Amino acid sequence: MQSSELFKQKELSIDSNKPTKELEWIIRTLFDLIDIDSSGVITLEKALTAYHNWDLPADYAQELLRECANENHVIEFSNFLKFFFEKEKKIKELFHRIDTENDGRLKTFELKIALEREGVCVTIEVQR
Ligand SMILES: [Ca+2]
Repeated sequence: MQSSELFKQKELSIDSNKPTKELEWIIRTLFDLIDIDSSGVITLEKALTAYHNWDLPADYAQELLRECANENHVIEFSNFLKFFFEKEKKIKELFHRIDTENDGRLKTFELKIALEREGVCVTIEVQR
């Protein structure tokens, strides 16, 4: 991999309104990792434990509950799937906007242009 090629996107299907089987499997695996007692729902306590174990801020767990919890204050898989699918779509849309060459890869100069478009001035250093 070239050093100027930072990220490569495997596929770009931002128009899809439902997750691929592969993405649904990944999200299901994540749900099951958080749902440590296999009760079929995620509580704030389970989310806080998982995020703590993954060194993620507690705010993320609270956001997850705020966005996904039902009237019983727990997260069922269907809402969890929808939440992460929407996040995935936003990431792909951002990736597509930055990938000005439209080659499915983010290169240093494309990130520099994107950051400068947002008012962030950057310089590129080449490592040898
Ligand atoms: Ca590119």
